[in-house]
Formats: sequence, structure tokens, C-alpha cells
Amino acid sequence: MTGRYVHHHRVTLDETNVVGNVYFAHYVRWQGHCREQFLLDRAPGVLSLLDGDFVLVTVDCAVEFYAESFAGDRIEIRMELERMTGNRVAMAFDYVRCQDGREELLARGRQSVACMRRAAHGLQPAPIPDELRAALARYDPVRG
Ligand code: SSV
Repeated sequence: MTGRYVHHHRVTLDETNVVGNVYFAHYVRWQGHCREQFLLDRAPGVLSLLDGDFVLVTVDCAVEFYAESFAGDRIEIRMELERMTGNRVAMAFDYVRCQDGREELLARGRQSVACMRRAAHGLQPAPIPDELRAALARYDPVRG
């Protein structure tokens, strides 16, 4: 079995809307938090590369919703590596409410990012940085 990277979040009041449930767009934000934490934890050098010519471009992103969540909920955002192809990395996310010893799947999402570099004539595809490739190896559904 391949692993998953878990980001813990407790829903804040300002993430809810007038009817009290979480506004849909925050699920996308949490994907961003999760991947950012992954880089900070497992491949911090990649964040430094972003100060140079290297760019990580989000090329697609989606969320499917199954149940509402509310302020105070403890949610795990469980990220898995879906695939690594060429200069792209695709991730899948399970949003699971973990409370009172129960787990409830609230939503599922996915996104892919492309490794690029800023060249004279715009963005060009770039290889996945070695540090990121190494950090992802243990999550690889093909070789993991
Ligand atoms: C600045 C910016 O756009 C950051 C993008 C971050 C992308 C991070 C990709 C991490 C992929 C991790 C996959 C892990 C699967 C278990």
C-alpha cells in the first residue's frame, strides 16, 4: 500500500457562510495548504527554487462534495500521489471529518501541477526537481 500525506485542519468561523456550512472554495484553499505543508516538510528546497526561474503551475483542480462541514470540525486532508508523468504531478485528496472516534468522508478532490521554468519567451516545461522526485518516491503508486 502506498502512503498518504495528512494535513490537519480545524474549520474556522470565517470559513462558513450565511447558512453555517463551509463555503465550497475553502476546500480548494485546503488543497493548497496541504501541498504547501508537504513541500515545507518533505522538500523545502523546492520552495527556494521558486525564488528563481522555477515555477509550479496548477493546471487543473476539482472537488466533489458529499457532506456538509461546519465551524469547529476537525478535518484531515489526506493527499495521495495519483501519478507522475513527464513534468506533471497529479494528486488526489480525501477530506475526512475525524470526530468522536468516527470518520466521515466529506469530499474528494484532485489537482495537477506542472513543473516549468521562466524563459525569455515565457514558461517552458522543466523536469521535476530531484528533491521533489525523491520526496514523492515513497508515495509512488507505480513503484511505491
Ligand atoms: C507556489 C505553488 O504554486 C506551490 C505548488 C506546490 C505544489 C506541491 C506539490 C506537491 C505534491 C505532493 C504530492 C504528494 C503526494 C503524497
